[in-house]
Amino acid sequence: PFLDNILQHETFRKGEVTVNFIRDTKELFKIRESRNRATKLVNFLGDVIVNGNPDVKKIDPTKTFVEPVIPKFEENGAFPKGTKNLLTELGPEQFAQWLKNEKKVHFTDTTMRDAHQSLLATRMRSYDMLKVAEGFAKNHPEVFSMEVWGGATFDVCLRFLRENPWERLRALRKAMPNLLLQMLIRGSNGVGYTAYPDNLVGKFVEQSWENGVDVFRIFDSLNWMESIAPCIEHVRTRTQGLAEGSLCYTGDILDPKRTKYTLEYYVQLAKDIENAGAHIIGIKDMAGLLKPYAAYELVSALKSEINIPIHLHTHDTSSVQSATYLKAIEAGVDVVDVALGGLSGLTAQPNFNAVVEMLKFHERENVVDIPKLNEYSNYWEAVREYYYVFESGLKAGTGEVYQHEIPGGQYSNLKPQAQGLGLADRFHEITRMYGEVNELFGDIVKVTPSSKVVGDMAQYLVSNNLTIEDVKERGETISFPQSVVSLFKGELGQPVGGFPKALQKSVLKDQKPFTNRPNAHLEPVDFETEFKEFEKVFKKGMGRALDITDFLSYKLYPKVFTGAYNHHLKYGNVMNIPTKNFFYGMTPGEEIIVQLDQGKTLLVQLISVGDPNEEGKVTVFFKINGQTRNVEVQDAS
Ligand code: 3PY
Ligand code: ZN
Repeated sequence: PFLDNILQHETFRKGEVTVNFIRDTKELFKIRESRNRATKLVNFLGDVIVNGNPDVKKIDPTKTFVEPVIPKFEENGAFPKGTKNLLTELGPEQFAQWLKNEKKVHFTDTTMRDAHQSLLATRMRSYDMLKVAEGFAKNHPEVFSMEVWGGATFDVCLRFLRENPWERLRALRKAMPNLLLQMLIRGSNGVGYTAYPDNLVGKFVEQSWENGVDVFRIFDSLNWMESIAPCIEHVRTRTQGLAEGSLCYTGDILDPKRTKYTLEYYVQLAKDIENAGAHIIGIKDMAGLLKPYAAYELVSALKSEINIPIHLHTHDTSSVQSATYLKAIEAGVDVVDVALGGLSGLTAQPNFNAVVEMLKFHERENVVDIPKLNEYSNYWEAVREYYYVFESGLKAGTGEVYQHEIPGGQYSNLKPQAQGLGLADRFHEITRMYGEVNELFGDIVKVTPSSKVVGDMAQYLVSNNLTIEDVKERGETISFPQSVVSLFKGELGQPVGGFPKALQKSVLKDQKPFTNRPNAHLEPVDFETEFKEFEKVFKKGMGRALDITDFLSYKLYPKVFTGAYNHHLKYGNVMNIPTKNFFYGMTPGEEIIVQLDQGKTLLVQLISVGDPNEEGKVTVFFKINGQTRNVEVQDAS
């Protein structure tokens, strides 16, 4: 093929070749590059065919799939004007005013972030999102925002899906230029599980905006203003986006016996967030504990006490959260979070399609093309099947959530974690223990990362057959999980009302806790010097120059980034492989189309899979664009 390239090149055919023709004519090498890519692709597919995807633990051999139907849209038509256009026109302050003055209720669609984070262990691939992103933006320009980034998706993209999260963001931005794109950011913890230096979080916010994020939902896992406020400031100073400062809702404001997280507490926190410069207040009900009448009280109070719009987020773990939305809408909430039907309900958000129906003919109705919306729901219903191995198994809503208070996103992860520890049959013991650990810790706000600490502790106690009494009586003899030590040391900030002193002493033993911001103990990042070192280590690159976003991924998740980088060197970019084949390989005779980076497509057919030879190597035969190609794969079984 390389020779063909030379022979067919115009300069060569015209006989104008000079001595440096080959060196200077870059196109000649293109074919080699794409041959290389094709080789990496079949290496990946061969590996999954022979050994399975390492992320998939157990396959159902009888499982069949139906092809998801992509709803029709105007491929050549312009994008109708949406909220992103309005933000560009008005700027963040005036945009917030506009939102506040809207009579109709608005919707954030969480399908591409929280819904799959909470139902499918965050495994949704960009491939399935990008198939419908443009069409959705064209068919549904009335949507307030698309939550597509942040939270756990950043980590999971790199760690398990081997995708570049920034590439996902840029691709979605391009596909939905008219709608606001939204992300979830954990204050000083960024999209990680611990505090990062302030200038690193600042740079991360700036680059998130540069690459496509408009709405930053900012929270802190202990509702600590000292983590929320600096992040609001980053958004205000480094972007033209919207800072949605959020309060995490826990407890029950209607229960007179629960005196820690009261209505007054939340109103004060909302005022603090507004004073810190937020454009919108988010109510982040991560576990779905905000009951309908409590929502009415809370939203009414906030409406009268603060001047910025209110955005409500919940999880439908109990199955009554559409009622919460109804009461919140009656009380004047400005935006609610919903997920498309096929990926809604239970630990995810309430059903978008059904909530729209609920409000039909209501004075705050937001008119949405329901038949079209239903087509998207059907699309996701079919796509969801590809992810069946990541389903949590929760089949019905559970009222127990009011006792254990486990966030939706964590609930769907806790089961596989329990299975991993050999505690599958003691799952309900773990959820009960989770509630008890929360009491022991002094009733803290539980959301990533503080929720992970409570989960770690609950699993630790159950797996070691320890009780809360044991901890209270002989805590100084127990060696606590590392995340528990870190929490009590103050590495995630300070909880409302402080730590229970006696327990803190048993956990920390001789270590001294700090009471100021954990960031105060962290060195700022020297971007210039460190980026140069980074470039040296990862010098093989990714078929392109490394940039600041790669560096940020590395700084947030050094090991995970390194793993993704090595995967990329071996297998190339796997983002465009169809999901079914990414997780489950191919069957003989099956033919798929894979788009390579630069817009080139490959037609890949699996011809046959040989038997292992004496060294355990299996030969897998493919046809790529009609040409036979085989790869040898080491059988790991
Ligand atoms: C996250 O931090 O990822 C969450 O979704 C918390 O609810
Ligand atoms: Zn959530």
